[in-house]
Amino acid sequence: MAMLSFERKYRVRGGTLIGGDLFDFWVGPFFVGFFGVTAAFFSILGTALIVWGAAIGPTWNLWRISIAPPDLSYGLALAPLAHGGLWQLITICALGAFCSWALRQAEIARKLGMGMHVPVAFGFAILAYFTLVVARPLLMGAWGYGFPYGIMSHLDWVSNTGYQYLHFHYNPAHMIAVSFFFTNCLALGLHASLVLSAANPRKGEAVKSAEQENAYFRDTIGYSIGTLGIHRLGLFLAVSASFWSAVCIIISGPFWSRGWPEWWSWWLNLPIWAH
Ligand code: UQ2
Repeated sequence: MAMLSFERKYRVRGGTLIGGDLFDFWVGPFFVGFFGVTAAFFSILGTALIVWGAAIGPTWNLWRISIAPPDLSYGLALAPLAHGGLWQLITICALGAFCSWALRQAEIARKLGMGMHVPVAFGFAILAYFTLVVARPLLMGAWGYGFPYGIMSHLDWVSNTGYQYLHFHYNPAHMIAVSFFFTNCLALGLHASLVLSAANPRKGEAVKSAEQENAYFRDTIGYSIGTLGIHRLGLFLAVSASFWSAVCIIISGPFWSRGWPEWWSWWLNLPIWAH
């Protein structure tokens, strides 16, 4: 179907989750929608608050600008703007913008009669951020456990938080998350190179099809997961990486406060070693 007739058929009202026809229109190529408006609102306000935080801070060096969460002594209270209050408002704006974006994805999927895979997948990325700046600070009893919004400062936070648990790579959920990130990288490397190799045959030859793609992997490893299957696998690996990242940080502090290497003492305490 030509794009023009496709658009004439699908660029119609309906399928919105909230507000009926309000904002149910396009601006140029972009669908607006209620959540397009809220996404713009939260991202513009959040960015303005970041610039404010930079302006009252000690530097304009892009690498060094940092908006820190409140001191731990504020607990779960609201803090003065210059002492973590900006961080709290920016966090609300970020979550408002991310959730607006997910709901805008859902509205567009509904309009097109598609599944909810994109907003659900994006939801796992939101979850990973939410656990870092809301769920874990709530469980630990202070917003000060959130990470600072700055390029170098958030790296320092990751390093310091890791060393607080002696050696974060011994965190079992971190191990699982890293394994999913690496496997995701392997799967996308396999998939992208396979598709490009089929799309780029010898000079003068026709582009190759899924038959060749299947045969390539049957010849090399005796198994092909299939053209739909590789995308199911990819979504599973990507979503699992985000999920286990969220688990690995939520258990650090609220459920395990000693060094992660020590957690493995359950192994030596198994009854099979008893004597
Ligand atoms: C495949 C297939 C594709 C692919 C890829 C495979 C025709 C275009 C990459 C091969 C993938 C396999 C065998 C799974 C590997 C498993 C892990 C955990 C990385 O068969 O079908 O479609 O892109």
